[in-house]
Amino acid sequence: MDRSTAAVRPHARRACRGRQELRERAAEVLWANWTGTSTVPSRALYPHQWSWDSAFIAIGLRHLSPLRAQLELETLLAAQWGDGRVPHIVFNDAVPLDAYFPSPDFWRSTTAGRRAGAPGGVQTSGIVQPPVHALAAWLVHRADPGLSRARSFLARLHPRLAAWHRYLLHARDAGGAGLAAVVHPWEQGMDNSPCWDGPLSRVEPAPPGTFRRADLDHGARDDRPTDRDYGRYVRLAADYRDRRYADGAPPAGDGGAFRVEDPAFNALLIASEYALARIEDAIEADTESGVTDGGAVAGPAARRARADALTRTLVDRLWDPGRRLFLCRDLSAGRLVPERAVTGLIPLLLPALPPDVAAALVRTARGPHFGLGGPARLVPSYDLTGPAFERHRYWRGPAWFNTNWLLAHGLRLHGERVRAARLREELLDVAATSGFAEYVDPYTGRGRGARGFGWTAALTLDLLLDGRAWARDAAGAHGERGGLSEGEVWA
Ligand code: 9WN
Repeated sequence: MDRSTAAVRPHARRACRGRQELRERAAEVLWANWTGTSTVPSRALYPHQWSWDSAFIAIGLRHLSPLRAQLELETLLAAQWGDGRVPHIVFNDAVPLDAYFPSPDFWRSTTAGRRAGAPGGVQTSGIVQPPVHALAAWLVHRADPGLSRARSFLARLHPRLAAWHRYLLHARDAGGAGLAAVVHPWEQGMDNSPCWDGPLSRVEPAPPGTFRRADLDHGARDDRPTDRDYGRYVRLAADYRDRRYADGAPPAGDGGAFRVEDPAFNALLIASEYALARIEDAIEADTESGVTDGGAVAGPAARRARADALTRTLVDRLWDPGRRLFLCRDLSAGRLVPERAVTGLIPLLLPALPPDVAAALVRTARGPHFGLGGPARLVPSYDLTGPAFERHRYWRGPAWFNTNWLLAHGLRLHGERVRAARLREELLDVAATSGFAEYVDPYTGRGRGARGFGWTAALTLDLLLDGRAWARDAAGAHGERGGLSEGEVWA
């Protein structure tokens, strides 16, 4: 439990009585976590800016302050490296070094990252997180297009977002098929998912005495990754740093052993490609001239075609028709990882998914492994029946708000609007009773980890305040059964 956060903001732990109170409490969390230029996921456990957290947070913040939501993304993207990568942490130099591990002196971005173009004026990590940013930028723009235009928000962000996607689709195409690979479990964001157990088993852990875990000052040991896993995270990150964050052919030995094509990471990249195409449409409409991304993609139509093609590649490379789920591909071992985890459901977000694949995914979500609409209140991070399932240990079972928010949108896209609306109701109820917990027991919805957690509060606000869209669904305004278009889902 995040004891210090609870002590500072007792309101975050009280159950909310109505939707109005829920909205006020969620806003209080976001204001309390705001630093002046960005938002921390949690004051105690995660006191810096995290990449995919900021994207989700901006999506909620846009309902409170479109300006702050723009700043959130601008701050993150100002720390982008010259090679296009967006670092997974942007450090706040006012926070003591020992407040979070690995701290800036571990990553050494300004020296070890110099060759890859790390910025000089800010300290960052050297790995990445899922690319939710173009999607967030589009939604933030939509919240106040006038302000966005007046500040040239999209035009300023576009080159950075395009370079980010280029980095992932080229420098990170370790498998050579067109998908992006992650080189560390923290990059995919679901740190200790059982999907990583196989790939990580080849990595020799850094000895326990060589680092000090700061997370255990705030989190319950049984809820957090094990020391052995932590040792492996440290080893992989240190080896990458010692290679000066160079991508490309992996070296012999442990350091290059972890290279995985992940379904959620790539689905979010594809969803962000569609959002980037919308951003390009909007810039073209404003400037009455064409937009390119510096040579690789010639405008929004080509970008959409590439997103459709990437969806086909995702199905070819990662779809398992037997399990009716997308799986991770362990590139070093040359095979799919036979674990069922929520990452495999996230491609439901994709508009060009073949209808039979989308229907099979919905069946899997509703079945015994994920329990949607059945025994689970929220979709768990890992197979309820799986051998590695632990209902309280981080990404090995607990349910998370961001993944459930993504699934709710995927359900809407593929015509499952009633199920999506029910999932939304559960999310709001669980957010209210858990004090905006970082993650929850998937069966009971009881909160675990930090309270007053940034993306939980932000996505709660989004579900509450994006009310018109859900109300249209409830009224059947889109026809009895049909799915929504990508543009309607992200309106
Ligand atoms: C490592 C900040 C981040 C999230 C991740 C979550 C956790 C960090 C950690 O916290 O990871 O990046 O120290 O455990 O797994 O998804 O972005 O909230």
